[in-house]
Formats: sequence, C-alpha cells, structure tokens
Amino acid sequence: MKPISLTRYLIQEQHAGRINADLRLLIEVVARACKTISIAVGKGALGGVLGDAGTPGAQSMNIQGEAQKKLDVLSNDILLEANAWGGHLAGLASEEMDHSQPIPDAFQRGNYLLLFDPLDGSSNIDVNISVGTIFSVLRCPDGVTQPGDEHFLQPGTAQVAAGYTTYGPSTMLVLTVGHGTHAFTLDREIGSFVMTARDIRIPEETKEFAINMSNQRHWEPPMQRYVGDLLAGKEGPRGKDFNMRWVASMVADVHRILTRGGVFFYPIDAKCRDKGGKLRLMYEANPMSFIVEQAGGAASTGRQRMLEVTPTGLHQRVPVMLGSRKEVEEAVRYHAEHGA
Ligand code: P6P
Repeated sequence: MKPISLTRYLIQEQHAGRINADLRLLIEVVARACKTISIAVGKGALGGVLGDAGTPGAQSMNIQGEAQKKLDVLSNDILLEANAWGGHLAGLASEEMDHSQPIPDAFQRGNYLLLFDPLDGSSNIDVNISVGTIFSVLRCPDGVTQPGDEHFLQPGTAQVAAGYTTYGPSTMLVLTVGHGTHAFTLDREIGSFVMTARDIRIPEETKEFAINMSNQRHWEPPMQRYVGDLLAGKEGPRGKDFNMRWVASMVADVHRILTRGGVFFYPIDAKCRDKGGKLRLMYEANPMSFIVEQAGGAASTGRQRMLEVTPTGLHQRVPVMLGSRKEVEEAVRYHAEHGA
C-alpha cells in the first residue's frame, strides 16, 4: 500500500476526532519550517552558515551561556517567522530566547503554545554529524491572550503534541499527538514528509546505553554503581555485555533508541548540579519523554516520571534517563536502593 503523507495522517487524526484543525495546521507549519531548516543544514559549508554566530571576539551567546552557531540563529528565525502569522498560536518559547513571546497583535492568535529547541546538538554541525529540531505543543490557558512565561509552565502530561526532526542521512520527522509515535521521511523530490513507520515500539529490554562517560567521576553514587554494573558485562551482576553509543545530539541518540532500543542518560554531575542538570525540561526532556512513552518506553529524572515534573522555570534543567522501559526501571531502582 502506498505510504501516506504527514498531511493525510493529520487529516485522518482530525476526522477521528483526536486532534482539531488548529493543531493539525500548527503541526503542518512546524513541519514546513523543518523542511526549510533541512535545506539550510544540508548545504553545509556551501551555504555560508557554518561556524559561530556573532563576530570574532564578540561571539553570540544564548541564555544558556552557550555559544550560538549561525544555524542556531537561522533555525530559530525560520521557526519564529513561520509561526508568527499562522494563526494557531497564542505564544511561543525557544531555547534561543530569554523569554517567551506572545503572538503580535498584528496577527491572529490561536489557542496553542509552541516550545522548541530549534537546532539541538548544534555543536555537531561543523563536524557534519546529525542535528535536529525538537518541539512541544501545549494549550494556552483559557482567557489568556498575552501569555507570559508562567503560562508555559505546564507538566509534560499537558502536552497535546510533541516531535522532533532529525537532519541526518535522511530528514525524518517523528511525531506523537498522544496516539502512538510515528515517523515520516522527507521525500525531497515532492517536498513532502511520507509516513515510513507507524506505531513505533521501543524494545522493552536492551544491551545498549548512551551516556557521556567523561563525566563519570562527577556522577552521584547510584549512577556510578549502575553504569559500573553495565560495564562489568556478563561477569558482573547484570550477567550480560552492554554496548555504548554517544552522539552528543539528543535527537540522534533518541532516534536510535526509538529504532532499535537502548537507554539515554544525562544525569546530574558536579558540572551541572547547581543548574539541576544539563538538558532542558520544557523543550528537550518533556517532548522526548512524551514521544518515548507513546512508543512504549519510559522516561524519568531518576526520582520521578519525567512527564509529571512540575516546571518552575522556562529554561529549567533536569537529569534525564529514557528509553527501553525495563532498563529505565532498573536504573530507577538503583537510585531508589542506593539513595540519591
Ligand atoms: P555533552 C547538545 O548540546 C545537548 O543539549 C544534547 O543534544 C546532547 O545529548 C547533550 O547536550 C550533549 O552533551 O556534555 O556530551 O556535550
């Protein structure tokens, strides 16, 4: 049977009463923006958009204190421009912007809030490794026409849609609207996303973990013990050998886990303890956790289900463990038993 397009999938979801026209059109706007970003990323050195934003000696930094790449800024601008006039949003928030932005009075407003990391993993761009866009959709609280940061601070369970686009050998958009997780591959010849995987299921068990091992000496004891047991292999308490991968692009690592199983960790360490973690709750951990749970996986801070964290700040950071359900549960058990 001929694979269906993203548009047709969204219309089917709307006809089934699982999403409304506004949300369908919002997702289409985001997907179109991701196509534009894919073209810019794909040009590489030929597009004049590699390297750091700003000028030599005056590098552009974002609120995270991270050096901005030219493509970070360009991707953010593409998403802002595409969504400002779409009429489906009341406001939007980005990793690259200090505060959220309400939709200008000049444009019609909608009922949704959009949060995004426009180009996650951008430190990998200059070495031609996959990067991606992550997005999350929330409802704007009733009666709020000029949403402020506080209106975005909803738990991950309140998300009505979440997705990412990975700009790799192929450009793929992975999406959930709360009824399974599905993957769409960009057909560059017709310029459409085409469904290539429906109802993705993450294997419950795995022999593959993803973590930045260079931080090992900084981890809390339960994480030290848990990873130590993975590295001990079949001679150790886990009784099996494990493999390790670390792309340093969350989108790429999560996409591998969705495709063949695995677990992804970014635990608290001495370098990020005072910030609460490295990865951001609202536009990295929550959308990825929604996607993973809808694919049968699990996502936790190590102490609670990720989607139930009550946000306290737009750029709040959290420790992250997500992926194959039984392996995440094992890592959480280590935290419970060895106190953290
Ligand atoms: P490290 C990219 O900057 C990112 O936010 C995630 O995409 C990625 O998983 C992580 O940080 C990589 O962190 O410390 O290994 O560079």
